[in-house]
Amino acid sequence: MKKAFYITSPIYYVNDVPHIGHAYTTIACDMLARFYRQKGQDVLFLTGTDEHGQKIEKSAAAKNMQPKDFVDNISKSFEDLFHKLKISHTVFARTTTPEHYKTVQEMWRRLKENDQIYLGSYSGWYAVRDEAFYSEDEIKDGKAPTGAPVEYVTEPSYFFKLSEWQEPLLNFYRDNPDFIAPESRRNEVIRFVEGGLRDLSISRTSIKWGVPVPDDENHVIYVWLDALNIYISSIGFPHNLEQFEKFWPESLHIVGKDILRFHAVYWPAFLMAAGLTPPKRLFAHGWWTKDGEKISKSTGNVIDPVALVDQYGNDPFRYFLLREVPFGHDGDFSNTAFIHRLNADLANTYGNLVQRTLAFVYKHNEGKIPTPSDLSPEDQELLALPAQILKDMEKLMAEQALSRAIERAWEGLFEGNRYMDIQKPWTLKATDPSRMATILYVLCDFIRQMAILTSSIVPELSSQILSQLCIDPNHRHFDALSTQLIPETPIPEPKPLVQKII
Ligand code: ME8
Repeated sequence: MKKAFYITSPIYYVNDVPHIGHAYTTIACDMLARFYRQKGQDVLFLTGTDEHGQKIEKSAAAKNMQPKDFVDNISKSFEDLFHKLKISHTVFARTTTPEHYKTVQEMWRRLKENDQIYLGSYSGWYAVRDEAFYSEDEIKDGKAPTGAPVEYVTEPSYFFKLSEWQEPLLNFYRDNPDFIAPESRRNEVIRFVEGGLRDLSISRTSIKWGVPVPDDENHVIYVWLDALNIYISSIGFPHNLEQFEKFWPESLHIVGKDILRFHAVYWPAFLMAAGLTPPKRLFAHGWWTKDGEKISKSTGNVIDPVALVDQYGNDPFRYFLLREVPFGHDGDFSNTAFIHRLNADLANTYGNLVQRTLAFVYKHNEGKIPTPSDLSPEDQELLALPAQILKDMEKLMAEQALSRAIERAWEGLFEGNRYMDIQKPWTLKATDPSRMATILYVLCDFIRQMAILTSSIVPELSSQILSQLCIDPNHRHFDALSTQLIPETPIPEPKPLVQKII
């Protein structure tokens, strides 16, 4: 049986249209999903939308719309964006489906049965923007630590006995040192939990837009207890346990650092309290700013992913986001950095290697893959390089070190260019055509292997390169690295693949 891999992005709030931050996390997940598919694993990739809660109820009211019509509209704009970005998700999950309601209510029942819920009354601060409760000592200058405005709420509420989970959570983090990454985030979570946990309000009576509490329709379930359950409702809990049991132990949640606490503290506590196991791993990435400033509608500092993709294409957009910033660190988007990165890596390094090789082969080898003769040690070394790079990439991908995995692939492309500069096939046409053919064959086969390795990074470009080399779509997975190009295969006239941005 194929090994399972379950990757999730957050499900995004539909209070507003998507921006570059949403594109970023989903693209990172997409790179991981494509990589493990190429490795031959059975990949389930979830993204989607989070559609309940006060923030959305308010946004719908401001537009004079029924919440359901409002969320249908905006959820569609997320789905359209991911379609445009050619995201390879297998599930686009929404919290407003009957299936999801059933899972959330089942979780509630389990928590109740296990004596984890009691009825009380909540008096305290709530930030609608974060959909989060904050304690008095967290409020500074009348704002949440995130800068979100807060309001004072007093209402009847059910509580989850989170305070009882401090020790079990700390034990869980200790026994599963890889559960939270990067390390600095793990330490942050441990410090927070060591500081003590208060019981958590998990229902609201002042809003209506949510999943009703079973047997008490005056309450709707707190949006985070609702939303987090999407990760299990979408893979079959409790209605398809076979699928759930296959994928859940192999789960990886990718989230932004803003929602770490919900995923690293509340979520494993809810799951353990309901008798389920926490996810396998959680990675919290950093935050994008634009020209050094927070991305925010109010300052007009938003980056529209659609406009960037329309102007530069999917691969350049994706490549920049994935490569520019070490995954886990904060990053800054500037047009200068964007253009510089694309020209250097995609046009000069990758495009150039492919273009000069294929154009030369087409012109000087009658448009056919050359036939090699004896391979020199340098030839053999170059042909063996992609398999070594793959090994390194596998290790880096297992740690979600996405930009380092890309860097490693690009080291291979530099080697390809270096080999060509040293071997100078263009000087051999008259003097040693057989050696020239060997060098060109080596380059073509190296490029084939490298395009397989870069397929999860720049899928369109890699696929175009492989098509120029007439590689069957079924021979583009990692096992195919060890196959070889067939000499004398005719290739189409090469077209320039990467445009330099001027
Ligand atoms: O929090 N830089 O949804 P959300 C990097 N519905 N990533 C960013 C970003 C930025 N400037 N802005 C947004 C929610 N993101 C909940 C999640 S999951 C069960 C429920 C990305 O629409 C990043 O992944 O506010 C962040 O965690 C997420 O969008 C927040 O999306």
